[in-house]
Amino acid sequence: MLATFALSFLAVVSLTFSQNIYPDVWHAIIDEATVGNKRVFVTGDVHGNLRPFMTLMQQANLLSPDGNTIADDAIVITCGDLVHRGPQSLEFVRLIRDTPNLYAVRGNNDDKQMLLRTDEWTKRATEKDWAFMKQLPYTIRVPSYNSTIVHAGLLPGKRLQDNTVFEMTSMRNIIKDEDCNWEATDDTKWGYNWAERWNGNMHIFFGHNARRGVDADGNPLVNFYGNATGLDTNCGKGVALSGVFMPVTETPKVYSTPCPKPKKTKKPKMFRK
Ligand SMILES: [Mn+2]
Repeated sequence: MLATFALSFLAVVSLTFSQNIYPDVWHAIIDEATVGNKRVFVTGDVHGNLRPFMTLMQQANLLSPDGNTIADDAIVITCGDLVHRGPQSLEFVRLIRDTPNLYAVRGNNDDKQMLLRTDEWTKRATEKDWAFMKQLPYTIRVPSYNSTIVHAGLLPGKRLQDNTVFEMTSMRNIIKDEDCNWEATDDTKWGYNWAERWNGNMHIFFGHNARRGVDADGNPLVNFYGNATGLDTNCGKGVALSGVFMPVTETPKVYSTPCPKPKKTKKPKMFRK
């Protein structure tokens, strides 16, 4: 496990020096003028499942009259891991690129594919596609709803702009270090679920946590915490894609649509677990 981590870390570091994947704007804002009276909807990790995404949009009445794009009176934000596993990763990235009212933050799998380009779709991606992916922000703030969308999470007690790439794209739990400060881990065996300890005044919408997004019977489970909402219901591995409207109320309505089981893809050895 440590060796695996060290190897993947080395690979990421060496590639980072040869390839800059970082956006000009890490923390984007959809301002109050842009939101206006529009409905704002947030979805979990799509992982290249374009069809379930469109079905979810239809279910939540978010499609334009011709059914091809997002309705003018809506804003949809998807919380990262746009690609990898599903059959239409590139098509989903292009849909986001070409739809002004469809936004996305980046996830660990988006970063990984930008660096390693091991998926089949990466062979078809053009410079224009890579340029678009490179500019995906790590967070999107929506002041109208005092909310922030991030792929994995934000470290409790830390200022938004001080969060590291690992914290924003890969954290699941937090543990106290020797100085009693929170430290992020992507493991769920130790420490606490960061979202349960989140004490910020912004509501956080996040994904990346499929292990907690499926109940004991295998059904999708959107997690509502004190001031955070976990939306990853494991669409990537054939459970469901879920989403909610802002703001999260006392009795939130969850929209969910089933996702197909992915075909087995060849993983580079260093990421096999
Ligand atoms: Mn993820």
